[in-house]
Amino acid sequence: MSDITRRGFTKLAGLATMQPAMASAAFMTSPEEDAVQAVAGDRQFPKDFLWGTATASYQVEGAAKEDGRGVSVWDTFSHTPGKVVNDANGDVADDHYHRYKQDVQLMQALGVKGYRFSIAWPRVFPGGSGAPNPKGLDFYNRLVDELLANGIQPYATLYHWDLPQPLQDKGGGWESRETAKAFGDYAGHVASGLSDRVKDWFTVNEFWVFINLGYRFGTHAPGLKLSNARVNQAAHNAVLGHGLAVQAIRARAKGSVRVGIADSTSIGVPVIETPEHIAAAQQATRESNAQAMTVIQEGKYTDKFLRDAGADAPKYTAEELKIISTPLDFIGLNIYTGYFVAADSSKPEGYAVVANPKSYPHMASSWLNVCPESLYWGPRHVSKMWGNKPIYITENGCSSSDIQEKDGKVYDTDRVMYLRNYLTQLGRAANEGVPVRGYFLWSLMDNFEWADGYTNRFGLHYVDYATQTRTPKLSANYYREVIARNSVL
Ligand code: GBH
Repeated sequence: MSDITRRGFTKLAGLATMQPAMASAAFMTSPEEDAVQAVAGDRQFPKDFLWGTATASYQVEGAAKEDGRGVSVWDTFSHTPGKVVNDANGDVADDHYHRYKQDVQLMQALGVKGYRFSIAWPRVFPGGSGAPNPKGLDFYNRLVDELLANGIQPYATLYHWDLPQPLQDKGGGWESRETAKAFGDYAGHVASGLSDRVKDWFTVNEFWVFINLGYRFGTHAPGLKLSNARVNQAAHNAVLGHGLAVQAIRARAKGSVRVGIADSTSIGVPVIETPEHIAAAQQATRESNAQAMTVIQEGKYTDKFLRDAGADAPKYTAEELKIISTPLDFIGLNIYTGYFVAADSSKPEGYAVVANPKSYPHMASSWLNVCPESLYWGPRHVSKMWGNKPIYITENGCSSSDIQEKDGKVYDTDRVMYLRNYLTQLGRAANEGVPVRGYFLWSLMDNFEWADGYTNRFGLHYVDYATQTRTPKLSANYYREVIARNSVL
């Protein structure tokens, strides 16, 4: 070890005794801070980078029967025995509906400048379409005002999976084009009510997930196991709904707004970072998102998708493809993990997915393989393929087997490890000029984790569900430092 390095280490070791969140001028000139600056220098994020956090209506709100809220497919599904771990449901969840002011204070303490939340369609249209519930938007009006009063920008998602049950009963939910139309109408109605203050909109959260888990595998609401052809048609109707919503939001907004999407675009990561594997990973990313991000960006299904689907391909018109590909103002990517890809000239598509060995590390959720590079390659592939639009990471985070220790604290060192590595890769993209503009950490607090119920915790704040107490975890302190310094550390 050289002298310089050894001196650097000594300084860094001294940091452990320092208080968090010190940013005074005096502090900035201390030798300890010099050490941090030296380390952080190349991990600095662009100025104006938007640090945020995210939740979704059914996962946090509770108040399932209040103020005229209708029933969603997730109420029905979670109240069906055997569907959710421990038969849990979102009737109360984090009681965010009543505790939103306190939750905005948690955001304030973190220092986030953006909050991504979702609007519960059945609160606004209990029947899915038809007459709006006059009390439906009241909660979101209160929430938005509270956010703005605290200097936090609202980023609203219109569909995070809580489809009004009547639309499921009538036409089979997304199996019907009527649902796509109803979604457009609902989106326009909400935009006209909130867009004087909400300027940033996401239409749909994660097509692949609610279509495949809901309609193919039956593990999410509405719990169906349909044929390939019917699933493909539902997926098509969902992207059509997205396009109709983009147009409706713009048509009915008060003043200028920005509209995008929050998609679980699956990310191919080059198995080794050589030009041929990089090209292969980009191509794999394009093909593996053929039914969502790719058709939205390109206005057509890829040849490979249509060939593979054969007679099971969805039915659609050229006019629908135009609606689906209505240009967006920004792209939101929910990225948790990635899959490895290698160039393979023996395959017609020119690439092969490399399966991971059993020993590949994952976080508390078994699906959540540790793949920090996905936060570099995701934005980079997207901007390379589809132009230099602003990109937001609309979700990233992880589950941990958090427990509250005797001192009341939660030491989620694994989440800190995860965030440090992922943010380093995101910073790499930003510093290379990939237009990443912001990052929403999933999630502000532990919440109803869909089919896993309350057994998997993704929050920066630990929630004691018996008392509704929120406790900042070690990762909350970590994220606060990242935000304060605008740098990974
Ligand atoms: C996000 O989806 C959701 O938007 C958010 O609501 C959720 O809380 C968060 O992730 C954490 O899960 O168990 O094998 O069936 C992320 C993508 C895809 C992750 C489906 C879970 C289930 C895999 N999700 N996946 S499996």
